[in-house]
Amino acid sequence: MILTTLISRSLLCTSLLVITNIWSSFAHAAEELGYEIIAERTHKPVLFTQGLLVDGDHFYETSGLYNQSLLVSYPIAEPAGTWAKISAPFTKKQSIPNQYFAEGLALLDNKLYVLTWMEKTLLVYDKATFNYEKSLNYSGEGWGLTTDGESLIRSDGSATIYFHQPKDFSVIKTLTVKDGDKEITQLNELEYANGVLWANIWHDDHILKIDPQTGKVLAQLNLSALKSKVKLDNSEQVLNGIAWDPNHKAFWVTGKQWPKMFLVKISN
Ligand SMILES: [Ca+2]
Repeated sequence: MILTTLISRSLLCTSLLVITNIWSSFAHAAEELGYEIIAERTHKPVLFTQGLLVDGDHFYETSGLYNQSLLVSYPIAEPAGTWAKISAPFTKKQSIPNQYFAEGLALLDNKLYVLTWMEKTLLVYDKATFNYEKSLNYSGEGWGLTTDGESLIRSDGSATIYFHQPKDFSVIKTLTVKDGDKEITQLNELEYANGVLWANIWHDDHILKIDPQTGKVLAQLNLSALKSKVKLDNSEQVLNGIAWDPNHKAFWVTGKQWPKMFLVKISN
């Protein structure tokens, strides 16, 4: 009886410890932002979303995985009818060579810059034609990419953000992202909008609002409610993809192989 109680208590304590550790790894101290979903649309589930951005009336997106990575564009306005939405072709599509796992995507001066995960290679394409132009090399991993209009800004899965020269992709400076005293790792897709850096966290439902001068986490957006609006089949279908839509003054967000995209307006 006593032994059973001791074992039960031990199991309970272990369980509570595990729960506490899981909670502390996902809980962030920064203020939580309110938001409203003002629109939604389909997203092709074939897309293992890595980078997402809006330019004019189109989305530009990179899709990852070896032997199937893609760079695509498609209209923000969907064709009418459910069948047409799902089967509608991309406006432009470029297959990324099989040896590369495509990651983040940025658009600067009519060039599309595509990061690769472990291949230390930045691929550069012409925006108008999607023709391959050149490759640039870098050290470390490639996860997310965006631009402030001058630098290309990269994440690598750590808490470090790298600012690169577009012409040769050399590193200009780095930042460490911290929420209070805690470094936030697993930073993934990025979006620079209105002087602020926004970041997905891999396998986490929060998007962080980051000061691009200091790396300080200014606030967070908890999008866990979006998962109930999409049918997901596996644990790698995580929230990823942030694109500022200047016409709606809101962010399009989606996830890897998600069937939908959501236009999220931040309300405070
Ligand atoms: Ca983005």
